[in-house]
Amino acid sequence: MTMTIPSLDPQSLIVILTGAGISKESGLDTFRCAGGIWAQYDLEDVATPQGFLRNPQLVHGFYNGRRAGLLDKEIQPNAAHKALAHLEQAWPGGVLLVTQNIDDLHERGGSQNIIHMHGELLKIRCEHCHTITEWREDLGLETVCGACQRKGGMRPHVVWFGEMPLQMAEIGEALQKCGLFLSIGTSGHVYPAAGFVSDVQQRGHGHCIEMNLEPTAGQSLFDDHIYGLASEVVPDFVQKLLATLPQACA
Ligand code: BJW
Repeated sequence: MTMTIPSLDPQSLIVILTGAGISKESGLDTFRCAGGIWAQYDLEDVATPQGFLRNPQLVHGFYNGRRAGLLDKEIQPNAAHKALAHLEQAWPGGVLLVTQNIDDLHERGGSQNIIHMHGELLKIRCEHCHTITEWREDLGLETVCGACQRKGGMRPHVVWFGEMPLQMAEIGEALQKCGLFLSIGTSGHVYPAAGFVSDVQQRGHGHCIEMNLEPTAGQSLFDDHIYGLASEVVPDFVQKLLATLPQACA
Protein backbone atom coordinates (compact mmCIF):
# COMPACT_ATOMS: atom_id res chain seq x y z
CA MET A 1 0.00 0.00 0.00
CA THR A 2 1.29 3.48 -0.80
CA MET A 3 0.97 5.96 2.01
CA THR A 4 1.27 9.73 1.81
CA ILE A 5 3.32 11.13 4.67
CA PRO A 6 2.68 14.83 5.22
CA SER A 7 5.67 17.11 5.56
CA LEU A 8 5.14 18.38 9.06
CA ASP A 9 7.08 20.84 11.22
CA PRO A 10 8.49 18.69 14.05
CA GLN A 11 7.38 21.37 16.51
CA SER A 12 3.72 21.15 15.53
CA LEU A 13 1.20 19.47 17.76
CA ILE A 14 -0.45 16.24 16.59
CA VAL A 15 -4.04 15.56 17.69
CA ILE A 16 -5.28 11.99 17.36
CA LEU A 17 -8.94 10.99 17.67
CA THR A 18 -9.55 7.29 18.21
CA GLY A 19 -12.73 5.22 18.20
CA ALA A 20 -13.85 1.66 18.81
CA GLY A 21 -12.08 0.36 15.66
CA ILE A 22 -8.64 0.72 17.26
CA SER A 23 -9.61 -1.70 20.03
CA LYS A 24 -11.40 -4.20 17.76
CA GLU A 25 -8.28 -6.29 17.19
CA SER A 26 -7.74 -6.39 20.94
CA GLY A 27 -11.05 -8.25 21.19
CA LEU A 28 -13.50 -5.43 22.08
CA ASP A 29 -16.67 -4.94 20.04
CA THR A 30 -17.30 -1.83 17.97
CA PHE A 31 -20.75 -0.19 18.09
CA ARG A 32 -21.99 0.07 14.53
CA CYS A 33 -20.24 -2.78 12.67
CA ALA A 34 -22.31 -5.88 11.83
CA GLY A 35 -22.98 -7.74 15.09
CA GLY A 36 -21.61 -4.80 17.09
CA ILE A 37 -22.89 -3.45 20.40
CA TRP A 38 -25.85 -1.55 18.90
CA ALA A 39 -26.99 -4.74 17.16
CA GLN A 40 -27.22 -6.39 20.59
CA TYR A 41 -28.65 -3.50 22.64
CA ASP A 42 -30.94 -0.55 21.97
CA LEU A 43 -28.80 2.53 22.58
CA GLU A 44 -31.83 4.41 23.95
CA ASP A 45 -32.03 1.82 26.73
CA VAL A 46 -28.36 1.65 27.74
CA ALA A 47 -26.65 4.85 26.60
CA THR A 48 -29.01 7.68 27.57
CA PRO A 49 -29.81 9.27 30.96
CA GLN A 50 -33.49 8.48 30.30
CA GLY A 51 -32.68 4.78 29.81
CA PHE A 52 -30.78 4.76 33.11
CA LEU A 53 -33.74 6.37 34.93
CA ARG A 54 -36.15 3.84 33.40
CA ASN A 55 -34.13 0.72 34.09
CA PRO A 56 -30.90 1.21 36.05
CA GLN A 57 -30.45 -2.55 36.53
CA LEU A 58 -30.31 -3.07 32.76
CA VAL A 59 -27.72 -0.29 32.36
CA HIS A 60 -25.61 -1.54 35.27
CA GLY A 61 -25.73 -5.05 33.77
CA PHE A 62 -24.61 -3.71 30.37
CA TYR A 63 -21.59 -1.88 31.83
CA ASN A 64 -20.79 -4.62 34.37
CA GLY A 65 -20.50 -7.07 31.47
CA ARG A 66 -18.27 -4.75 29.46
CA ARG A 67 -16.12 -3.96 32.54
CA ALA A 68 -15.60 -7.66 33.25
CA GLY A 69 -14.80 -8.19 29.56
CA LEU A 70 -12.21 -5.42 29.58
CA LEU A 71 -10.52 -6.96 32.63
CA ASP A 72 -10.27 -10.38 30.94
CA LYS A 73 -6.58 -11.33 30.58
CA GLU A 74 -7.09 -11.91 26.86
CA ILE A 75 -7.86 -8.23 26.26
CA GLN A 76 -4.55 -6.46 25.68
CA PRO A 77 -3.40 -3.36 23.77
CA ASN A 78 -2.52 -4.09 20.16
CA ALA A 79 0.20 -2.77 17.87
CA ALA A 80 -1.83 0.37 17.04
CA HIS A 81 -2.17 1.42 20.70
CA LYS A 82 1.56 0.84 21.21
CA ALA A 83 2.56 2.73 18.07
CA LEU A 84 0.60 5.82 19.24
CA ALA A 85 2.41 5.66 22.59
CA HIS A 86 5.71 5.52 20.73
CA LEU A 87 4.70 8.54 18.65
CA GLU A 88 3.87 10.47 21.84
CA GLN A 89 7.32 9.71 23.26
CA ALA A 90 9.20 10.59 20.07
CA TRP A 91 7.35 13.52 18.48
CA PRO A 92 8.98 16.85 19.49
CA GLY A 93 5.86 19.03 19.10
CA GLY A 94 3.72 16.83 21.35
CA VAL A 95 0.79 14.51 20.83
CA LEU A 96 -2.70 14.80 22.34
CA LEU A 97 -4.69 11.57 22.16
CA VAL A 98 -8.44 12.17 22.33
CA THR A 99 -10.26 8.89 22.59
CA GLN A 100 -13.97 8.20 22.42
CA ASN A 101 -13.22 4.79 23.91
CA ILE A 102 -13.97 4.05 27.53
CA ASP A 103 -11.46 1.19 27.69
CA ASP A 104 -7.97 1.68 29.15
CA LEU A 105 -6.01 0.11 26.30
CA HIS A 106 -4.27 3.37 25.34
CA GLU A 107 -2.95 3.73 28.90
CA ARG A 108 -1.86 0.10 28.96
CA GLY A 109 -0.21 0.62 25.57
CA GLY A 110 1.91 3.39 27.11
CA SER A 111 0.15 6.65 26.13
CA GLN A 112 0.04 9.34 28.81
CA ASN A 113 -1.41 12.49 27.29
CA ILE A 114 -4.97 11.21 26.89
CA ILE A 115 -8.44 12.71 27.08
CA HIS A 116 -11.28 10.19 27.45
CA MET A 117 -14.00 12.41 26.04
CA HIS A 118 -16.72 9.76 26.58
CA GLY A 119 -15.50 8.75 30.04
CA GLU A 120 -13.86 5.65 31.44
CA LEU A 121 -15.29 2.21 32.13
CA LEU A 122 -13.01 1.65 35.13
CA LYS A 123 -14.37 4.71 36.94
CA ILE A 124 -17.73 5.38 38.59
CA ARG A 125 -19.36 8.60 39.70
CA CYS A 126 -21.69 9.51 42.56
CA GLU A 127 -24.70 11.53 41.42
CA HIS A 128 -25.11 12.86 44.98
CA CYS A 129 -21.62 14.24 45.66
CA HIS A 130 -20.05 13.93 42.14
CA THR A 131 -16.99 12.07 43.46
CA ILE A 132 -15.28 9.96 40.81
CA THR A 133 -13.80 6.65 41.99
CA GLU A 134 -11.71 3.98 40.27
CA TRP A 135 -13.80 0.80 40.06
CA ARG A 136 -13.10 -2.73 38.81
CA GLU A 137 -16.05 -4.63 40.34
CA ASP A 138 -19.72 -4.93 39.44
CA LEU A 139 -21.76 -1.80 40.13
CA GLY A 140 -25.38 -1.71 41.25
CA LEU A 141 -28.12 0.16 43.07
CA GLU A 142 -26.74 -1.14 46.36
CA THR A 143 -23.24 0.26 45.79
CA VAL A 144 -22.36 2.80 48.48
CA CYS A 145 -20.37 5.93 47.61
CA GLY A 146 -17.02 5.80 49.44
CA ALA A 147 -17.06 9.60 49.80
CA CYS A 148 -20.60 10.54 50.96
CA GLN A 149 -21.68 7.04 52.12
CA ARG A 150 -25.00 7.29 50.26
CA LYS A 151 -26.29 4.51 48.05
CA GLY A 152 -28.40 4.45 44.91
CA GLY A 153 -26.55 7.28 43.22
CA MET A 154 -23.59 5.51 41.68
CA ARG A 155 -23.33 5.38 37.88
CA PRO A 156 -20.66 4.51 35.33
CA HIS A 157 -18.39 7.50 34.60
CA VAL A 158 -19.33 7.50 30.92
CA VAL A 159 -20.94 10.06 28.60
CA TRP A 160 -24.35 9.09 27.28
CA PHE A 161 -26.28 10.66 24.40
CA GLY A 162 -27.50 14.10 25.37
CA GLU A 163 -24.69 14.59 27.91
CA MET A 164 -21.72 16.89 27.43
CA PRO A 165 -18.48 15.11 26.48
CA LEU A 166 -15.53 15.75 28.81
CA GLN A 167 -12.70 18.28 28.53
CA MET A 168 -14.16 19.96 25.44
CA ALA A 169 -12.34 23.26 26.08
CA GLU A 170 -8.95 21.53 26.11
CA ILE A 171 -9.81 19.58 22.97
CA GLY A 172 -10.99 22.72 21.19
CA GLU A 173 -7.78 24.55 22.03
CA ALA A 174 -5.65 21.68 20.68
CA LEU A 175 -7.72 21.48 17.46
CA GLN A 176 -7.10 25.19 16.91
CA LYS A 177 -3.33 24.79 16.86
CA CYS A 178 -2.51 21.26 15.65
CA GLY A 179 -0.50 20.70 12.49
CA LEU A 180 -1.82 17.18 11.96
CA PHE A 181 -5.16 15.63 12.87
CA LEU A 182 -5.51 11.84 12.67
CA SER A 183 -8.86 10.11 13.00
CA ILE A 184 -8.47 6.37 13.63
CA GLY A 185 -11.13 3.64 13.79
CA THR A 186 -14.19 5.82 14.25
CA SER A 187 -17.27 5.79 12.01
CA GLY A 188 -17.81 9.54 12.39
CA HIS A 189 -21.46 9.18 13.35
CA VAL A 190 -21.28 10.72 16.80
CA TYR A 191 -20.90 14.45 17.48
CA PRO A 192 -19.08 16.50 18.60
CA ALA A 193 -16.17 14.11 17.79
CA ALA A 194 -17.36 13.72 14.18
CA GLY A 195 -17.04 17.50 13.77
CA PHE A 196 -13.40 17.78 14.86
CA VAL A 197 -12.14 17.38 11.30
CA SER A 198 -14.29 20.32 10.20
CA ASP A 199 -13.00 22.39 13.12
CA VAL A 200 -9.42 21.84 11.89
CA GLN A 201 -10.31 22.38 8.23
CA GLN A 202 -12.10 25.66 8.98
CA ARG A 203 -8.80 27.14 10.17
CA GLY A 204 -7.47 26.72 6.64
CA HIS A 205 -4.34 24.82 7.63
CA GLY A 206 -3.65 21.59 9.47
CA HIS A 207 -3.47 18.28 7.63
CA CYS A 208 -6.27 15.75 8.29
CA ILE A 209 -5.91 12.00 7.76
CA GLU A 210 -8.53 9.31 8.18
CA MET A 211 -7.42 5.75 9.04
CA ASN A 212 -10.13 3.14 8.99
CA LEU A 213 -11.01 -0.25 7.58
CA GLU A 214 -13.17 1.52 5.01
CA PRO A 215 -14.24 5.02 3.94
CA THR A 216 -16.54 6.67 6.51
CA ALA A 217 -19.43 9.11 6.11
CA GLY A 218 -17.07 12.06 6.64
CA GLN A 219 -14.31 10.86 4.32
CA SER A 220 -14.56 13.83 1.93
CA LEU A 221 -13.52 16.16 4.78
CA PHE A 222 -10.07 14.56 5.09
CA ASP A 223 -6.99 15.41 3.04
CA ASP A 224 -5.72 11.82 3.01
CA HIS A 225 -7.12 8.36 3.70
CA ILE A 226 -5.37 5.20 4.80
CA TYR A 227 -7.52 2.10 4.75
CA GLY A 228 -6.65 -1.17 6.48
CA LEU A 229 -6.45 -2.81 9.90
CA ALA A 230 -5.42 -0.33 12.58
CA SER A 231 -2.81 -2.78 13.91
CA GLU A 232 -1.08 -2.61 10.51
CA VAL A 233 -1.61 0.90 9.14
CA VAL A 234 -1.01 2.81 12.38
CA PRO A 235 2.47 1.36 13.18
CA ASP A 236 3.47 1.75 9.53
CA PHE A 237 2.35 5.39 9.46
CA VAL A 238 4.06 6.20 12.78
CA GLN A 239 7.32 4.67 11.60
CA LYS A 240 7.23 6.66 8.36
CA LEU A 241 6.27 9.91 10.08
CA LEU A 242 9.10 9.55 12.62
CA ALA A 243 11.51 8.86 9.74
CA THR A 244 10.82 12.42 8.49
CA LEU A 245 12.34 13.91 11.66
CA PRO A 246 15.79 15.47 11.30
CA GLN A 247 18.50 13.20 12.78
CA ALA A 248 18.93 15.45 15.83
CA CYS A 249 15.30 14.81 16.87
CA ALA A 250 14.97 11.14 15.93
C1 BJW B 1 -11.61 -0.50 12.22
C2 BJW B 1 -11.27 -1.76 12.62
C3 BJW B 1 -9.93 -2.06 12.59
C4 BJW B 1 -13.36 -1.64 12.77
N1 BJW B 1 -9.05 -1.15 12.20
N2 BJW B 1 -10.73 0.41 11.83
C5 BJW B 1 -28.36 15.31 15.24
C6 BJW B 1 -27.28 15.80 14.51
C7 BJW B 1 -26.02 15.96 15.07
C8 BJW B 1 -25.81 15.63 16.39
C9 BJW B 1 -26.85 15.15 17.12
C10 BJW B 1 -28.11 15.00 16.56
N3 BJW B 1 -28.94 14.48 17.49
C11 BJW B 1 -28.24 14.32 18.64
C12 BJW B 1 -26.97 14.73 18.42
C13 BJW B 1 -25.84 14.70 19.40
C14 BJW B 1 -25.40 13.29 19.72
C15 BJW B 1 -25.06 12.56 18.42
O1 BJW B 1 -23.99 12.69 17.87
N4 BJW B 1 -25.97 11.73 17.92
C16 BJW B 1 -25.73 11.06 16.66
C17 BJW B 1 -26.06 9.58 16.81
C18 BJW B 1 -26.51 11.77 15.59
N5 BJW B 1 -24.23 13.41 20.53
C19 BJW B 1 -24.30 13.55 21.85
O2 BJW B 1 -25.37 13.49 22.45
C20 BJW B 1 -23.01 13.83 22.59
N6 BJW B 1 -23.18 14.98 23.40
C21 BJW B 1 -23.42 16.19 22.88
O3 BJW B 1 -23.53 16.38 21.68
O4 BJW B 1 -23.50 17.20 23.81
C22 BJW B 1 -23.81 18.52 23.36
C23 BJW B 1 -22.66 19.28 22.80
C24 BJW B 1 -22.90 20.36 21.99
C25 BJW B 1 -21.86 21.08 21.46
C26 BJW B 1 -20.55 20.75 21.74
C27 BJW B 1 -20.32 19.70 22.57
C28 BJW B 1 -21.37 18.97 23.07
C29 BJW B 1 -22.66 12.66 23.49
C30 BJW B 1 -22.30 11.44 22.73
C31 BJW B 1 -22.05 10.27 23.68
C32 BJW B 1 -21.70 8.98 22.93
N7 BJW B 1 -21.65 7.93 23.85
C33 BJW B 1 -21.25 6.60 23.39
C34 BJW B 1 -21.40 5.64 24.57
C35 BJW B 1 -20.26 5.96 25.58
C36 BJW B 1 -20.09 4.94 26.62
C37 BJW B 1 -19.96 3.53 26.07
O5 BJW B 1 -18.96 3.16 25.43
O6 BJW B 1 -20.90 2.77 26.32
O7 BJW B 1 -19.91 6.62 22.90
S1 BJW B 1 -22.20 6.03 21.96
C38 BJW B 1 -20.84 5.21 21.18
O8 BJW B 1 -20.53 5.86 19.91
C39 BJW B 1 -19.63 5.44 22.10
C40 BJW B 1 -18.55 5.71 21.09
O9 BJW B 1 -17.48 6.41 21.72
C41 BJW B 1 -19.26 6.51 20.03
C42 BJW B 1 -18.53 6.55 18.69
O10 BJW B 1 -18.45 5.27 18.13
P1 BJW B 1 -17.15 4.87 17.27
O11 BJW B 1 -15.98 4.82 18.17
O12 BJW B 1 -17.06 5.71 16.09
O13 BJW B 1 -17.51 3.35 16.93
P2 BJW B 1 -18.29 2.78 15.62
O14 BJW B 1 -18.66 1.38 15.97
O15 BJW B 1 -19.35 3.67 15.20
O16 BJW B 1 -17.19 2.78 14.47
C43 BJW B 1 -16.05 1.92 14.51
C44 BJW B 1 -15.24 2.18 13.25
O17 BJW B 1 -14.06 1.40 13.32
C45 BJW B 1 -15.94 1.79 11.94
O18 BJW B 1 -15.86 2.88 11.02
C46 BJW B 1 -15.12 0.59 11.41
O19 BJW B 1 -14.99 0.59 9.98
C47 BJW B 1 -13.80 0.82 12.05
N8 BJW B 1 -13.04 -0.40 12.32
N9 BJW B 1 -12.46 -2.45 12.93
C48 BJW B 1 -9.53 0.07 11.80
N10 BJW B 1 -9.52 -3.31 12.93
